Amino acid sequence: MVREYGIFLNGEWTDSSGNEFFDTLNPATGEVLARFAKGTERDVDNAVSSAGKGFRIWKEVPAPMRGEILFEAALNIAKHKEELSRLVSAEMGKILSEGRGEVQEAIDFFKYIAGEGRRLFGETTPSELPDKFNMSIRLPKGPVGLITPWNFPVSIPSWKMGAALISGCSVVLKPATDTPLCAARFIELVNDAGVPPGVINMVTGSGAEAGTALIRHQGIRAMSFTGGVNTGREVYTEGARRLIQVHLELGGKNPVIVMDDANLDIVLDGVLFGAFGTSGQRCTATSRLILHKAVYDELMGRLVDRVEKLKIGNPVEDGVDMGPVINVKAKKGIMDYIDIGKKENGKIATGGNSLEGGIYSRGNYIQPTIIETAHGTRISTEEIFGPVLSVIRISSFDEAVEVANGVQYGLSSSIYTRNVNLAFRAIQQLDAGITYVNAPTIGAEIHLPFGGVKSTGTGGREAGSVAIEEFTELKSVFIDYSDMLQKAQIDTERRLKDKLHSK
Ligand code: UN1
Repeated sequence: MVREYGIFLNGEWTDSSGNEFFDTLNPATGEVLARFAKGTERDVDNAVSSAGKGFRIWKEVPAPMRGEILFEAALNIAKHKEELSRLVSAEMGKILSEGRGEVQEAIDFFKYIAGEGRRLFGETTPSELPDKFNMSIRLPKGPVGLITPWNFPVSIPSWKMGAALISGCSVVLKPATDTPLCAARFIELVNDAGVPPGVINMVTGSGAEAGTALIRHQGIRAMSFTGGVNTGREVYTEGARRLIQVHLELGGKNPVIVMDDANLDIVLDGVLFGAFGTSGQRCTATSRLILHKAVYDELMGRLVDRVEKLKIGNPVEDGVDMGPVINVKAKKGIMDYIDIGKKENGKIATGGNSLEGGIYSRGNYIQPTIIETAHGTRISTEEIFGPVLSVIRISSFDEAVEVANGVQYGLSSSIYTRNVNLAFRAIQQLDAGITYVNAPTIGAEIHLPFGGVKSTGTGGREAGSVAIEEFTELKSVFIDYSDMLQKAQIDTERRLKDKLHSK
């Protein structure tokens, strides 16, 4: 018998108002890990009302004290790191070292953002009038809605929740239906650190029902969403109707540019990790290799060789380099893209097939695939979210940048070169929220802003100190201690004269 989960509100698991459940599966084995409630509109309403109560308590807790609790939460997650990492691997399918990396990212972010409780900076600025004091302060937005994806089922909730909680907001989390168990364990660990009841709430279920009800709920004061571009557009539209701020972190088609002077040994390691780490299921995954013609044949030969040695299998087993993809539908979508690539005259350099039978018979496995194509094809411009790397040959730096920028997305990007001038030019010219030099497109550290340009997102950045901007409102404060009515703009000149001639 697997455990059945309801809705998390008022600090505990409660029954859903509906009677329907869904299973969460291990994508490597098909094993059922747990059952979760298909949250209803009523469940969302209950969770938001719990968040309303939680907010009234939490916003009164001094921010440094909120920070103490978040730091305690970081320690609690660290204490359970191995358990949670194994759960990430089992439910999401990334290999265990990456599962551990993801949980570490959540620990790092909670520790970092806990310190923000002693900053939450506003500004002080001089007044144009004498005996008057001006400043801005930050206030929490209120209860906020968080919708998170399955590919980072712990760390992405941690970015959103950590920033919201330190800001003084309460949250209703709607995690992806593929990975609710990771989210459930994560919120339990945070909650156990001493967060008051009602501050953290979670409703599982479909985006169409639970997600939509959350965005539409009048009690929700801001929305933060990470996921696909089509759903992002829906979330934005719903948010626009309610005039609330919506933060979106959507797709990517992240390029690695390899110039003719690059150190090919590190390119190989970097591209393998960037393209096939997490089975290519990262928003930041390297999905385009923009390769200078002078090193094209040598690098392709060595790359194919290395890819063919990758061990694909159950991600919790030692020695496995790449696990499955998340579900049957994703597998089909990725295979369809490989077909599209072939029809567009792409040449499969390696891979191109799903893996069936034997150890693969109960999971969703695809060979790591490299396809040589031309810029502008669908396979080289649309997000695939799987272990598929498109390779495009270029002859110059300018051409490389043009190709790199010639897609609708702009999350991560990278250049391998030993020429410092080109590296700096790439930093200036690549349309992306993140640029790496001599490193792959994945592996951002949590203390710098994370997010992208163009269709990748809107509403600012996650992570880093700016993460709080999503969840706080600025209030400007003017304090007049002159004991008279002073009118800005109108009295300013007269008051200046008074001051200058008063002595
Ligand atoms: C994502 O793919 O949605 O930079 C997040 C990275 C990770 C986070 C990725 N730290 O690859």
